[in-house]
Amino acid sequence: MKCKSAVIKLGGSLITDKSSPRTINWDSLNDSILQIYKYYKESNAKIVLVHGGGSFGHYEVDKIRKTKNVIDSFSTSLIQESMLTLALAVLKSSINSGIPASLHPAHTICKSNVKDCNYYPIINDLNNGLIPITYGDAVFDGEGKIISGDDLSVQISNIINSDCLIFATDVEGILDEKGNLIRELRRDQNINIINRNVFDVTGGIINKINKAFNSKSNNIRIVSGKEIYNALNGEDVGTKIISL
Ligand code: IP8
Repeated sequence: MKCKSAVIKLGGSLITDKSSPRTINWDSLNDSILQIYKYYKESNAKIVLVHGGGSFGHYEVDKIRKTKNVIDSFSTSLIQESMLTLALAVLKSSINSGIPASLHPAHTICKSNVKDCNYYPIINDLNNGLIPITYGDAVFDGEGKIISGDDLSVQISNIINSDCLIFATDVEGILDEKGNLIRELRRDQNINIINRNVFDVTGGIINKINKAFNSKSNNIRIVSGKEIYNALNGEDVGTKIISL
């Protein structure tokens, strides 16, 4: 089924070059955004866009954790700055393609975790026809904490009851140990998967799968960034996560 409402998470590995600090993968970002714009124009679907940290947030946190045990207030500020820089690139790409986007940094709406956020500004913009963008971020409540974009995506999908939750990545979906695409994944399924983990401070692919199981969306998929349009269009692409 075509998505009438969707939360789309653009993975950091898709929109940045994870091997190089603070580097945006503009080709991949622009291509992802264009697909979203095309679908939005055709369908008028309600879409919330979330993005990850890639070589911005994850790199920054990794650097801080090498020298400090806790994320202090100044370090929180550094992480926020790096994520806002990436978010502005996502916003710019969206606006350039014609998307009426609005930006909601998670540190301006969340206290300490995704269950403690004021999602009203996002919901309000969504209901008024905008495409709200939020992202994985750092918040400070006595100590710095990382809010993951995956957690935000799941939480928002449940709050707005989106029928789709699409995780767009730089691989075609979840791959088994032989590198073959797993088309469907159930909670009770025992599988060996490839777990690539290039400085991902929020836990990598295994964590992503476990988080995705907490969404109540009917259509939860982990797909290649090249398949975002097709996934929104209801095609059977990537790995479908069966959470029920
Ligand atoms: O890439 C993490 O968000 P994620 C954000 O969605 C930071 O896990 C600040 C590392």
